[in-house]
Amino acid sequence: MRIELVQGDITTRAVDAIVNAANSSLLGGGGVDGAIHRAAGPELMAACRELRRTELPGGLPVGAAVATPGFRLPARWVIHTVGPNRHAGQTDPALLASCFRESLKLAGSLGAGSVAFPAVSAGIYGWDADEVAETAFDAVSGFAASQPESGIELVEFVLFSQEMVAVFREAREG
Ligand code: AR6
Repeated sequence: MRIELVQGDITTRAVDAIVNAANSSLLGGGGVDGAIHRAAGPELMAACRELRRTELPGGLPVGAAVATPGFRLPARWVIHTVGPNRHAGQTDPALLASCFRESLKLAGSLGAGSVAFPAVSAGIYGWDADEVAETAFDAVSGFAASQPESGIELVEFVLFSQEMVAVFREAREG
């Protein structure tokens, strides 16, 4: 599995699945969540409402993942995950690692060969960028080692700023 760092807007990535840093309601928000909903079109909100009506009446738990189509996005799928919110006292890195792992598991089960992640929890949810980067690399490398047959060949971290790319590069180099 290749892991690449990309600076830019995740909504433009032509990968099989992009991951959304959502909240438990799945009903939209700011940050990357808002950008993904704008780019995917109103069908995405309708799909999220349907998930809430059917399999997730209580919302999506922190650290879990669920998929919808990508609708107007270049990506075929959106995998929604909920990062821990540091401002709400959710400081356990295992919850953040779970977001990456569960998203990859789901991507593999959908047959996705390429997956793009944003820096989950590093924005509105208040985690330090370097902790997010380290957790992300550990979780993705751990998944690759434990699931060599997942079919996922490419994982991109798509980061909004050059500063965030530098933080991830440093985490990769250890
Ligand atoms: N492409 C790539 N990265 C982006 C983009 C984009 N288009 N837009 C923002 N980022 P955040 P969180 C970066 O706040 O911390 C929402 O309201 C951003 O610069 O989007 O997990 C949800 O509904 C930052 O580095 O997600 C939740 O309520 C990273 O993506 C809450 O925010 C994550 O920032 C989730 O907060």
